[in-house]
Amino acid sequence: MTYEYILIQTEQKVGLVQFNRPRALNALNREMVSETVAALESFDRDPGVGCMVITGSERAFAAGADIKQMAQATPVDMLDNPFIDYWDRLRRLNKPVIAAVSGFCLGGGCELAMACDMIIASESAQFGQPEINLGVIPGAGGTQRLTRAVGKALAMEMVLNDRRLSADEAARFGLVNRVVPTESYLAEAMKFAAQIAARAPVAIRLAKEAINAVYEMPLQAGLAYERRLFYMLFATEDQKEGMDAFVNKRPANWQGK
Ligand code: DAK
Repeated sequence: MTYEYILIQTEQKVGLVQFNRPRALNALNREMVSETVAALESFDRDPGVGCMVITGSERAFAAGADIKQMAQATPVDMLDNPFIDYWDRLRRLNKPVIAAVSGFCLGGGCELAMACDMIIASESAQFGQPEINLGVIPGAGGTQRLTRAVGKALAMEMVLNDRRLSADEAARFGLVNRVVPTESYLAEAMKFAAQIAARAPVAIRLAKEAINAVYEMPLQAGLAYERRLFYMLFATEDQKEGMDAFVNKRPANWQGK
């Protein structure tokens, strides 16, 4: 498969998608988002991939959805816009997805990063939901995921008054996992992803599923759900292998079975 707006590669069981619209600061046009989701789905099906990374450039992860593409849209155009379906498909990926963010991470770009499972930020990353400047509000999860991540007070400021977060602030408020030097942010994210990709694949998949279920379920239902997934792992060869390896003081050899 060849792509026009993204670059892809696989390294140490990590599938990498890199946005490639640098002159438009990786503004997310429909085609780029569609290609991104198709590439991630293909990595998700590939047994040689255990974790995925999405990134942009050092200057911009993504400066939002493509304003030029939607400037003249009617409500029905927006309703028909497949943009939001892509986000739902992202949510259905089984393997973990890490956003490696540098520079501008705004609007739909911030919403995309928040739809990933983890975020590694470069020191120069800047997070924001500036849609209010365009006379609209976030439409791909910004009011919901941001509020869950940073709390109501700060989310209100960010969405109502275009308050931007520096990388350090984003780490302090729990939006990102960690901040790393700008010159090595992608290498750091790839290294982190490779560590996850080297772990027991079925357990990784169910761990991601259980944590994401927190947003969908009351506590008792979540605890019961977690327990069922936990019991299910005792049907895997990897559980026998992992525990045998521990008992016999040797490294485990995961098969994803
Ligand atoms: N869209 C299109 N082009 C963009 C863009 C964007 N979001 N952001 C930047 N560009 C383009 C600029 O137009 C410029 O192109 P040329 O004029 O050179 O052709 C080029 O990138 C460089 O940008 P600047 O010249 O502006 O660069 P600066 O360094 O001066 O400023 C900036 C960088 C990131 C501060 C600035 O470009 C900026 O404010 N950009 C817009 C940020 C923004 O408002 N983002 C939110 C977009 S709205 C949906 C759900 C959600 C959404 C859509 C649909 N559905 C449910 C269907 C999401 C909406 C959004 O994200």
